[in-house]
Amino acid sequence: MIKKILTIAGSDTSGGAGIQADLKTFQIYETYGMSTLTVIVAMEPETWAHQVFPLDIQTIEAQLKTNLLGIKPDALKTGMLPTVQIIELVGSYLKNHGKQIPIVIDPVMACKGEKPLFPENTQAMIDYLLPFATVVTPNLFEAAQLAGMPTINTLQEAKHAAIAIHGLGAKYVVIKAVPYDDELVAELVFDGHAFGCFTHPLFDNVYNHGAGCTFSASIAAQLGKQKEPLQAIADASAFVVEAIKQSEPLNTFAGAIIPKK
Ligand code: PXL
Repeated sequence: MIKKILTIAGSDTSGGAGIQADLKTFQIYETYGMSTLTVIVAMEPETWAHQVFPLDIQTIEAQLKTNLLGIKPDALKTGMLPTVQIIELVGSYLKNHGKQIPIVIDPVMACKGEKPLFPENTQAMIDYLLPFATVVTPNLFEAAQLAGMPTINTLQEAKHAAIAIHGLGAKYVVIKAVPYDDELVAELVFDGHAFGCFTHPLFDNVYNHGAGCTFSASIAAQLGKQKEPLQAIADASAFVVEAIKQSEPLNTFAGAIIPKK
């Protein structure tokens, strides 16, 4: 039977990130995608300023029931969860109905180029989501926030953050795009015992909108297909690097990655 993968995340109206990226990725990995929508993000056409419209809690809970009680997914991921109340609700469903399946937590804190959406959400993610994470996939900013560090600028600092975040309950911590050397960045993985680095060149002048969502969706799809976490993380890293190489502009403000298998 085809594996069923759930995303609990927001709609990126522009199509590059959020559930749009997740569902496209699930399809590419030949899995069956489902969604619980938490928020709609729209962009002002003249400025591309992001407008964030959380859905009401009953609407979100009804979808969680459909997906987690009505159909049991083989794996799930979370993306943008815009309020403490929504994080708490999703956490309670992960606790009660997510125990048997791999859970990927993408701790989305901001849209690219925007300031952190809601700082109070960090503690809620720590309290209600990280204890249930099979894999957590912060970028440098999110990792620093979760680890309680001002910033992360080096591989060594990222390792400290990974240890701290592992201590919050996530089985595998993957910090994305950590500076590695003069030419390379790395996805830094920590499983509580050892560190691993999946390195690749840093792409400066290309669009990478959607890279984070696609990365965590790729891991969720593969874990749903019973891939080993380290192999899934390595494949997801290469998959996103390829998608960034294929990225295309959408308008004068934004461009999106184009994932393919
Ligand atoms: O890339 C982070 C992200 C996640 N989820 C949604 C978004 C964005 C960025 O725009 O809109 C819904």
